[in-house]
Amino acid sequence: MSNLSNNYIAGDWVKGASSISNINPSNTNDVIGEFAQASNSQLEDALNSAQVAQRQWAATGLEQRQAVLMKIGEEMMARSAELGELLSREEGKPVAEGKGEVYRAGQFFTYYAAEVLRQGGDTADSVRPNIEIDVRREPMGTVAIISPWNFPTATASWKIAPALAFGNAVIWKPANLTPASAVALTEIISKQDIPKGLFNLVMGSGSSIGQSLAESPKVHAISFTGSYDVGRQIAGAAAKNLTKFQLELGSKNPLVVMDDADMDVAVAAATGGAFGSTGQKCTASSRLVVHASIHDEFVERMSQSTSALKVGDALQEGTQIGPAASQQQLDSNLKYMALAKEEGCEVVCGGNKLELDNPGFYMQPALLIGGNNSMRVNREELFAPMACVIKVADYEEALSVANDTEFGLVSGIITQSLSRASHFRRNAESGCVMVNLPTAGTDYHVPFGGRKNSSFGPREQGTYAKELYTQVKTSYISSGNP
Ligand code: TAP
Repeated sequence: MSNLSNNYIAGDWVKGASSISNINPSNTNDVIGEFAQASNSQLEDALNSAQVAQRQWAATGLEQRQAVLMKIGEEMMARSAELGELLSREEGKPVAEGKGEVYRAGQFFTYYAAEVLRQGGDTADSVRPNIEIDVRREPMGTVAIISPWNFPTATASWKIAPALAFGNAVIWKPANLTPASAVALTEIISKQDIPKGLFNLVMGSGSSIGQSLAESPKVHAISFTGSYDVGRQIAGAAAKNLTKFQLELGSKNPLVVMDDADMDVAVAAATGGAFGSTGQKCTASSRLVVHASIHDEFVERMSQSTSALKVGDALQEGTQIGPAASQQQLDSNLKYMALAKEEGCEVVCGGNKLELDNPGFYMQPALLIGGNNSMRVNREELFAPMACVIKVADYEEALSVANDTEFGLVSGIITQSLSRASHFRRNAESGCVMVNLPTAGTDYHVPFGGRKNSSFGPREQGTYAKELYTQVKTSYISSGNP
C-alpha cells in the first residue's frame, strides 16, 4: 500500500506530527505499519480546505456525484478479498468476516450513489395569493465522522457515503486501533474526480484530534459511533457550538428463547449472535433470556456449540473466533469473567486466556449460567465473547427482563408463536427487533439505530440518513405581480 503512514489533508498525503505502530492482534510480532498522527494545525488545514471544496461539490452535477460514489463502491467490492484480509489482520475478526465487511461497505456507496439521483422535495401554494412555496434539502456543509475499530470500514462507509451523496465535505477521524483500513478506503476515495479538500483523513487519538474535531465551530454536523462515555463528551462539545449531531453508542442486547422455540434456530442464533466477531459487536447478544422449561436443554446444546468454536489467528482458514482487538480489550474481558464469578455466575465453558502458537490476545468464548439481570455483567456492555443465560418463568418475565436495561439497540426473540412474536415486536424497547434471527446482522437500505442510551439523534442508513446530512430550506416565490 502506498502512503501507508500519512494523513490525507486538503487533497495531499501529508506526514503527521508523530506516528503510532499498528499491531496484528492475532500475532503481536507482526507490525502492520506506522501511521501518522495529525497535529491540530493540520486539522485546521483540513477544515479550511473542506469549506471551499464543499461549495464546489454541492454545485457539481448530480450524475458526476453519482458516478464518484458508484466507482468507490465498485472498487471496494472488487477488492473485498484483499482489503478484507488487511482489515482482519489489524482488527482480528476472521478473514471471511473481514471480506464480508468490505463488500458491505462497498454496497453503502453504491446504494447512496443511487440516492444522489433520487432528489425530492415539496411544493405548496402559499396562503397568500400568487406566491408559491418550494421546500428542499441542502447539504449541511462540513461533516465530522468519528468511527470505532470494531467495524472500521463498514461503520465509516455508512457515514461517508451519505455525507458525500448529499453534497457535504468530510473530515474523518478513524479509531487509532485500525488505521490501515482507513488509509485503504481513503486511497480509493482520493483517486476520484472530486475537489481537493472535499474528503480528509485525520488520524490521531480520540482525546486529542477527535476532541478538537468535535469542538470545532467549523464543523456543521457530527456523526459518531463508539462508547457511551465518549458519546456524552461529544454531545457536550457539539452543544456548545449548536452543531447538529448523531450518536450510536453501547448496547446490552437480549435474545429471548421461548419454550416453543425451534432449538436448532435458537442455538444457531445465540452462538452466532453472542460470539461472532469475538463478541465485539454493538449488536451482540450478551444476555440470553431463556424460558425455564427448556433452560437445561438449551444450555446443554449451547455448551456444545460454544466449546466447538475454533479460536485462532484471524487469517487462518477455519478460524471462527479471532483474538480480542487489543491487550486492553482482552484485559477488560478477563476482568468481566472474574466479576461474573464473584457475582455468582457459574461458568459452563470457556472464559480463559488462550496461549496459541502466535502470541495474540486470545480467549475461549464463555457461556455463563445462574445469573440475574441485576448483576453488573448483565447491565454493562462487555464487548467480549461472553454470554450469560438468565432463566425466566414465562413470556411476561422474559419481556420485562429484556427491556430492563439502560440500552436499547437490538432485541431478539426465538419463538414459533406469531402472537408472541408480534407482541414482542411491538413492546420491545429497542430500535431494532429480530424474530427467529440473531441480534446481529442488519441490512443497508433501511434505518439502523437504537433507543435509550444506545443512540441519540437522527437514524443512520437508508433514506433516513438525510436527516443528519441535509438541512431543509423553505422558499417563497412571488411572480412580482399583485
Ligand atoms: P470509543 O473508545 O468511544 O472510540 C470511538 C471513536 O471515538 C474512536 O475513533 C476514538 O478514537 C474516538 N474518541 C475517543 N475519545 C474521544 C474524544 N474525547 N473525542 C472525540 N473522539 C474520541 O469506542 P471504541 O472502543 O472504538 O468502540 C467500542 C464502542 O463502540 C462500544 O461501546 C460499542 O458498543 C460502540 N459501537 C456502537 C455501535 C452502534 S452502531 N451503536 C457500533 C459499533 C460500536 P481512538 O480510539 O483513536 O482514541
